[in-house]
Amino acid sequence: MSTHSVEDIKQQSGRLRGTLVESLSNRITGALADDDQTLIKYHGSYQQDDRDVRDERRRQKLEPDFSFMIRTRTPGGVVTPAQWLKLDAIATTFAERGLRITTRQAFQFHGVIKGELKPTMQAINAALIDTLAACGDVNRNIAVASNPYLSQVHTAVQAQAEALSKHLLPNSRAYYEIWLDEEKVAGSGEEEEPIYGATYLPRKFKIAFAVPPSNDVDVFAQDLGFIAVIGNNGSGDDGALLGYNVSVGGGMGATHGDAETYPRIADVIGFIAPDQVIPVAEAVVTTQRDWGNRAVRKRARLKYTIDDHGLEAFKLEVARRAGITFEPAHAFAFAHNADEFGWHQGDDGRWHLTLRILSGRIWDRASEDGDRVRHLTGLREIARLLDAAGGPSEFRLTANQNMLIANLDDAQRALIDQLVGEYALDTHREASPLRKAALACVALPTCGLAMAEAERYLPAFVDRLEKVMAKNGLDGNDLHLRISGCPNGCSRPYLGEIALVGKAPGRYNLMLGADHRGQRLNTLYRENIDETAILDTLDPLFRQYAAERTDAERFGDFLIRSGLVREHIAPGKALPLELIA
Ligand code: SRM
Ligand code: SF4
Repeated sequence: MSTHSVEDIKQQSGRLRGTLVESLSNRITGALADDDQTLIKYHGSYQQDDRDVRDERRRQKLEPDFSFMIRTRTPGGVVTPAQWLKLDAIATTFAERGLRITTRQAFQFHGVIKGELKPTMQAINAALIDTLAACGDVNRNIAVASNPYLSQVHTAVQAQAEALSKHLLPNSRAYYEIWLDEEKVAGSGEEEEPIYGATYLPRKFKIAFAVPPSNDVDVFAQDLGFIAVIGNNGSGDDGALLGYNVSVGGGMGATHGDAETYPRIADVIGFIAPDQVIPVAEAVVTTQRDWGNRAVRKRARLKYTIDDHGLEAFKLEVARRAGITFEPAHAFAFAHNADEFGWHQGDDGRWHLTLRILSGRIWDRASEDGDRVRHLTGLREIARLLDAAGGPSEFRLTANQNMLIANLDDAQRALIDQLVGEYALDTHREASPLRKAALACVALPTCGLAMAEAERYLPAFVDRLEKVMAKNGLDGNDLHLRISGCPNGCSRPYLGEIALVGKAPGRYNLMLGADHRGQRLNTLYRENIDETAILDTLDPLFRQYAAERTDAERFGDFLIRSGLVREHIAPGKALPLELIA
């Protein structure tokens, strides 16, 4: 553990270089020097250790089983078939447990050992993908609605997200020097960082672009959100991107038992034109850079800056820095924050197939019933086919850890269907709505902050929850479940109609009452309970829901309307009603 504060480490790092080169060449340990463990995050990697063997290795007086997680910067999660093939090869050569789709449309590789970090980074870059700023106190991977319908809007919004992602990259050449052997030049270590300054941001920063009616990116969980406004007034601008409603101050992370920290729903502060995205984003980022709390790290996210300084003052400062005036926000309506599986045809006639990927983990492995799951191989075959065909086909990750095979013509659709069937990639066909929408963060064994299982626990918990639902006549009901191994909220659990937030091994806080559109936070209902208690708590609530719900009323909405769960208002308050059309 470093004895230096994160602010000091950043300040003294020579623009994110630290002693990473020396740390990487030290063969005595599988770990990096303490401060370098902080700095490598800005390069898109985390030092981790296998927590399944941590105690045993301690008993044997061995150092922890260190390895690294690497995360890509893939705005909107879009990659070509050729890139997919390269990422697959990297996962197979250097990583354990395949390719992992994250809740921000990035790929993660787990289990890369220190000696193979540099070749892995080089291989990722050879695929024309980088990992720069995928972690750390900077702007992270930008999430974009995966949108299988409005193809032209998707293209426009995706292009804006990519340009913004580039604009907000750190200026330091450290990444290129350390991983790609770029020559050092005069001024290395002192590069100007016009957006970030020498200490970068007080904390991580997250942006998403949403395209209603889908809120698949959970825009209100983001520091900064752009909600596309599409012309539909019959005046000739139908289908065109008119601009964006801007939202600020969303966030999920909290600490158990610490009321100073909390999840927060973002506020909508006004409407801007498409060409104002970059100036507004830069103004939000630099205001957070200058106003954010650098003394108390757990209060450093933008959501606290806004609550401490006041929304109006923050909005005025952003408008001043961006040189714009916010127009009143346009009405918008989100229908859901989950993915819609199967084939969809875009407005340009091309086809998109949304596949469910359980907790985003794509790998070949033995299944519990002894069969072999061959999803990595199946997607490799699909990528080969599409790569050989050329054309605009692409893979698109979703912020719900699923994926699209996108931009296909009629003939390709038939071929893909065949391969999807052959490799049993169509798990969405059989899965219940509950299972299809369920999210779980990585948690054990790699996440150093996990207090309980999440990804590995999800399938078994869903099996049992389905039984309780069936007992109450609710089988087939669409219900959003999210599990996180700790209160940091990487699966955005506070937006789940039902959420389990890890407290200790096998024990969770049960949160209830969010909506299914990502617009209302849930509330703590029972603290620190085990699976039996969770199911016993839900059973009578399901019974009452089945008996008393109004037509099509969702579980979360029912719990709030019936008063069974108290609505979570402050500090993560509900959206102003007039904005919900
Ligand atoms: Fe996260 C930290 C995994 C999305 C809030 N998150 C971590 C770390 C790096 C643990 C650590 O710091 O040592 C986890 C690595 C686990 C592993 O072994 O891979 C981790 N977070 C993930 C991913 C992979 C979860 C997943 O199952 O997909 C997601 C990667 C996203 C990406 O591609 O960039 C991921 N994390 C999120 C989200 C959801 C989102 O961004 O939409 C959140 C909540 C939104 C937010 O930021 O408020 C989230 N992660 C956190 C936090 C709490 C931040 C806070 O404000 O308190 C931490 C801990 C921290 O930063 O100190 C954290
Ligand atoms: Fe790890 Fe907690 Fe994030 Fe899960 S929510 S990945 S346990 S930090």
